[in-house]
Amino acid sequence: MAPLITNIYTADPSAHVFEGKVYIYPSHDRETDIQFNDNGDQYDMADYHVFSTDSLDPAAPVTDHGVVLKTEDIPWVSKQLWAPDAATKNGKYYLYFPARDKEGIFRIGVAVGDRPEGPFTPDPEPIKGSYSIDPATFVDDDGEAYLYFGGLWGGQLQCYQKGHNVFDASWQGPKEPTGEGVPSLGARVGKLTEDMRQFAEEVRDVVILAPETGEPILADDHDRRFFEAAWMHKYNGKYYFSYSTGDTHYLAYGIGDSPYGPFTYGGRILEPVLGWTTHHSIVEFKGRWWLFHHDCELSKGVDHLRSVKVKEIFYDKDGKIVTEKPE
Ligand code: FUB
Repeated sequence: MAPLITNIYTADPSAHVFEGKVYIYPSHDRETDIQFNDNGDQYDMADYHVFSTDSLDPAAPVTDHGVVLKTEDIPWVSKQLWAPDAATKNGKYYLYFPARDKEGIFRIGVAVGDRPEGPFTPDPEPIKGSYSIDPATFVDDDGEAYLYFGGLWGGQLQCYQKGHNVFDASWQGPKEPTGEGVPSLGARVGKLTEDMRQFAEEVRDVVILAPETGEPILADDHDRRFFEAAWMHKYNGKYYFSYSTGDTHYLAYGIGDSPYGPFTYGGRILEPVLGWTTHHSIVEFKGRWWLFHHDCELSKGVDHLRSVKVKEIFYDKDGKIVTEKPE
């Protein structure tokens, strides 16, 4: 399958339908001399582009709206503009992005614009109480908005085991909890304020339950535990929380009855692709469901030079996500 975007390297696609078009908010990968390591230092991105298209037909053109936000514009950021997301509410558009602050700690910022394609003006400080990476927004049918976030290893989620506001530097690097019976660390979720720029409440842990026990997935269950790249979508009144399993390279999901979870593990959406990371979004467009993701085929396997792709997904009669159209 050919990449959707080929003029620059792009990754971590967050797709939304705004004003009848598909808008894609990806990371903008770039060449770097930084050596690959398990902390992700080689993902040294410095700006964001926004893309849009009227059609997901493979031949349809995709418009690059150019740079909409860059490191130099954001007073609190030192480096690494990682996976972003966007939302709209009350006629404004919000771009959420993770980056390292001047102390090297990942925080999540928000930038506001009047149009889905930007430009976006960043708030001068990160969102209070935000940490780690990979923000994903979800605006529910009742208008309430939620921000999911978190990522292990280089994403620093494991540094917050003593509390949401306590950064334990001794856990920095490619580390995570392990041991018999130890539960996995969850992504985090918090409701956003009406103006979409702060948390309206203390953030909570997202729990994924193993269907066979009804208990939280364990930390050593690397095929199913949350690693990074949270996404939320709703289908037939159920909440689908999807994510990357990191070092086992799957996209997986769980289903729940509330945007807070818990979510019962439901299976995989994508098997490993070329490249270490896997990251995605799921969106409905013109009555069909689409999985946006990335791989490294265009760069012939360079982990930090990724390209966005899209494929159709389906649901079976029980609401499970399937990659082939059911008979
Ligand atoms: O693009 C940098 C990081 O790689 C993202 O934040 C992760 O989800 C992974 O895709």
